[in-house]
Amino acid sequence: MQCEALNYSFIIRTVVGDPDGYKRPVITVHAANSTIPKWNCQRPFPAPLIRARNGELLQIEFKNMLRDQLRSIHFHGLHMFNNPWMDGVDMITQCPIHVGVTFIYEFNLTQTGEQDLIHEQYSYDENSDYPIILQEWYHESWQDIMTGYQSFFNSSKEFKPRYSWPPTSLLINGHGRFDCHTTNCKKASRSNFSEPTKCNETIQCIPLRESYFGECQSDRHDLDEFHCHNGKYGRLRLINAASSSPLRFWIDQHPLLIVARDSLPVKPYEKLYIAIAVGQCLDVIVRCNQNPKFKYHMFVALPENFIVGVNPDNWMNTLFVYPNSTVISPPQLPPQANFNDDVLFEYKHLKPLNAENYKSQPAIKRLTYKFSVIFNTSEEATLEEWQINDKTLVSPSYAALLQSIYFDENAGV
Ligand SMILES: [Cu+2]
Repeated sequence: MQCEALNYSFIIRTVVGDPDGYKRPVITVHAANSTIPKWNCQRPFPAPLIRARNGELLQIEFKNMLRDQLRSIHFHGLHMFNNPWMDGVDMITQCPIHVGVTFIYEFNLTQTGEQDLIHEQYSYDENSDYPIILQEWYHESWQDIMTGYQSFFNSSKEFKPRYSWPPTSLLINGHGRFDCHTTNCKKASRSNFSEPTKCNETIQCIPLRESYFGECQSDRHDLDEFHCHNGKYGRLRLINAASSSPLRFWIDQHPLLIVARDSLPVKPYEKLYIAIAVGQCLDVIVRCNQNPKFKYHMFVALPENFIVGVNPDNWMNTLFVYPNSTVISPPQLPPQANFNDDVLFEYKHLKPLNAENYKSQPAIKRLTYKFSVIFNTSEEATLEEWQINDKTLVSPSYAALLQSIYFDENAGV
């Protein structure tokens, strides 16, 4: 039995960051002590990596140093078996962490991506084992996006609430490239190689004023390089951290062998490019057997025709490199995207490696809830309404929902 806990201590705060070259406030999580590297101002996120083994007890402390926001931390993808209080969804499983307050999450790790079998078979290089976080990025604040989503139709003249919210740019591990010219309509142009997704989008031209925090700089960050050794394998743990869109990912001339989905091993399945659903995590093995003199493009892109809105920055790239590669290989395009094939492929084709290990436990008590989302178009209403058993869900005001139900069976109904 594991007795000693693995401790991490973090601070949540707002700083000025420029993930895509445009300066704006960003929320960062950084180490509160010096045992792990402190926050890197060049890359305020992703947050520091937490490393733990299956079964280990984790104590992760968060101090909320935001001035005006209450927060909680949700460990997405980790199932809090027998420990729902630690799921970190505010007003559902806990009260949010107040400004200046520290909260400790304590749980045993019950899922990991470690797969001895896969490791033995492909023996990927430890130095080519990368978590890669893909996400959309916005220049609007979360408050603005939520107002755009939740406001009433015609709350101002011809206003329509909207979902999905079109992103401003895409980020790979916290870095992207925003075309700063688009803050000025007259200069708007695309200079890089264009249309890798063959999308015929109109160039975005929103005459925004310059950022309040300083000048915009499209090439603020060099392209990241992910290393792979000739003849070996690399492992990429791809995470779609976007809020509203599946994302496509591919590496030129390097097929992707999917070996795990949300940290559970699956029967290996190869694809030239993959679409990852929101919140999903796919582990892929890449064989590094192409001409090692080249650096290859690694792409993330929005699926075609899915995000509505004018958006030139619907892709981002970095480089997949060999030890002595010097020349950047010309980018190649993956086959034409098919939305249904892309987004549904994981359900159709990814099967658990050891299905018998994942049989669900018999239910102690089975409850049936009808969950529905109503889409409105009327002038009086907001866009969406969420209902449980035909009733609009309203969180109890005096405690988190889980707590209310646990201590008072009549609450939250
Ligand atoms: Cu989650």
